[in-house]
Amino acid sequence: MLTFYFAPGSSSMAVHIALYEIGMPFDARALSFARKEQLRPDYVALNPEGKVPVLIVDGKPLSEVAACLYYLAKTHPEANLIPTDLAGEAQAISWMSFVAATIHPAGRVGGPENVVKAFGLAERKLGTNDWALGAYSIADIHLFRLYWRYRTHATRHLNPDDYPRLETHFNRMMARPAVQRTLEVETEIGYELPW
Ligand SMILES: N[C@@H](CCC(=O)N[C@@H](CS)C(=O)NCC(=O)O)C(=O)O
Repeated sequence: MLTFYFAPGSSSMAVHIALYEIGMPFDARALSFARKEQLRPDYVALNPEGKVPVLIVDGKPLSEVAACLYYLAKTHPEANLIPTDLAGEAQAISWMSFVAATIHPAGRVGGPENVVKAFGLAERKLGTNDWALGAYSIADIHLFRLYWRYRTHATRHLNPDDYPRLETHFNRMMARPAVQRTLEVETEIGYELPW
């Protein structure tokens, strides 16, 4: 069984959603950011960066949202979370790289204006597609987690009116049982991010 280290509402939420999408049992280990459990020696031994998520795969820690999502999608093809052709798979990696490298650090790197700019890019990239790659995939899960955070919980909320396509995408994601289950479980534990 996979072991999954996470902190509610953080980046690991994307992996949590994917775990429910594939429907396999997993051993969930919640870390408290308030108690700085991500810096515990036993956790830093798994991820020297002291960040979530980590999945234990074949006895080895796997970090980074994109890598965890990719692993889950590829090991569970029946869940249809990634295209089966190479070009489609590359598009999934392209989207997830954009989310991890441009959207996730936007606030830290350039402040609130940069967050607005990054989501403006995401809005344009999404275009009129229902889903980032045309069909539902791990790229949507990754994108959703960041939009969810800035739309719903960040101290300086985004204005949903500025992002009609991301808003429609958000509503589509919110209708998925895996998203609802993740929100239910993580809300129950409690959010401890510096919103
Ligand atoms: N590039 C990493 C980023 C992971 C990350 O930044 N995780 C944050 C939560 S969103 C974290 O664990 N922070 C703990 C800390 O900074 O102490 C990924 O995509 O997984």
